[in-house]
Amino acid sequence: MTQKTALITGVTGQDGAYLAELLLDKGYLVHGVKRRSSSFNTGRIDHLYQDSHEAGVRFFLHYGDMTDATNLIRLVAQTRPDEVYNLAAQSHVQVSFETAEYTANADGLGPLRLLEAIRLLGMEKRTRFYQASTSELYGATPIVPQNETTPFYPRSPYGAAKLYAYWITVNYREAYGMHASNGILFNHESPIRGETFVTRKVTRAVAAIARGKQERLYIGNLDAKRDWGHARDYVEGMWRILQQPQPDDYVLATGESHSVREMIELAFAEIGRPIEWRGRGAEETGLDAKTGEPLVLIDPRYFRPTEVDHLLGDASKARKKLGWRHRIAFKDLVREMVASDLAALDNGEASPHNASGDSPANAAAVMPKTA
Ligand code: NDP
Ligand code: GDR
Repeated sequence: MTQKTALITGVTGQDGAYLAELLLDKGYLVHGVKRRSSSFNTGRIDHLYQDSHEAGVRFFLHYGDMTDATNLIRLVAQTRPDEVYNLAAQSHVQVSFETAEYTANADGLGPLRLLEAIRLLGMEKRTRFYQASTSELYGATPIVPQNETTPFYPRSPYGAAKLYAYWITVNYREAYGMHASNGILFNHESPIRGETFVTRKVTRAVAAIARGKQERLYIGNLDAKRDWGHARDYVEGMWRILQQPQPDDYVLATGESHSVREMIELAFAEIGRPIEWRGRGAEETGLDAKTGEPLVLIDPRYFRPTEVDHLLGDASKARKKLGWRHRIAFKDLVREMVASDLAALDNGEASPHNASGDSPANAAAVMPKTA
């Protein structure tokens, strides 16, 4: 079998790191696109780094950006990938309300630039394309659960940008016969999840509270429900989507949803501090059930201008056609994340915490509301 070459945008992110690991394990040659940053941003993939002076190197990093068309054309021309996984995006929903135009550029036009690069180079018949689509496309749909035929109703600049990306992927498939597919992935988390997404924010805070480094957690909407899986399972699904003879769109989800409130309860239970809720709305407080100490407080700055209330995915198509299903249960995911954040603190590896449970710099930026 000839060796396959993959190009991954967003390789420094959560999914990029797991996917690079998976493809390297499968024998691929992997090219990853990273952004220039004034500080190190390769922490999630440093363990995959191979010294280019050694023989048999299969993992390469290139500078790039989804807003730079010439850069993307050059990267596709140089690497001539069999498979492109477009994972790069400004992926934070709340941040997209503050950086709406940039989010549209990177998340909406970015995929178009990449598809055009493949086409302009005459590679549309040999290069397969995966677009990281999202359950945020469903947004305010009243239909539960959501599958591939559920109408979209995005509720944020992020969701609207990803809607364009979804349809341009479908269009390039239909117009040019490209093997271009959307994975409509519901939330997936892991110990390397970005620190300002709610699950990781909670598990980092819980670990810091357990070790006496933080007093309480400030949080937004407790009642939002999400279908949370483990990123390791989901990157396997991305790969399976591109191995199909025909391109198509697939939902990947667990089929189980939980509220932010339940997720917080589970995480605190991991450190033996069960939570009891008191009050309502913005006054609601999560108390330590044993001591009455307030551990969880609401900060309305984390409320979103328009919220997505309930996401629950139906992945029966992926189960049937891809033979994919999630393996890691929600409870085990939360347990793994709390354990990992505790270990990071104990080993002195954790980034600093403060009272709000954000990194100090992010909390400063929060004065509006980001995290
Ligand atoms: P992350 O935020 O962890 O990673 C995003 C990646 O994109 C990072 O490598 C980031 O670089 C890179 N990036 C951001 N902007 C640009 C840009 N302008 N040009 C090039 N690279 C850029 O996201 P996830 O790994 O969680 O998600 C991967 C993809 O899947 C995203 O597109 C996301 O929107 C989508 N998705 C995620 C879901 C989830 O639950 N995780 C669910 C459904 C879809 P840097 O490290 O420098 O910031
Ligand atoms: P989401 O993930 O918006 O679903 O997007 P996030 O973890 O940010 O929010 C989930 C829900 O939790 C509520 N929430 C809070 N969220 C954050 N970040 N911080 C808080 O303090 C907080 N309090 C309550 C939110 O309001 C929301 O309802 C993620 C991203 O990975 C997207 O890129 C991806 O497309 C979707 O998942 C599927």
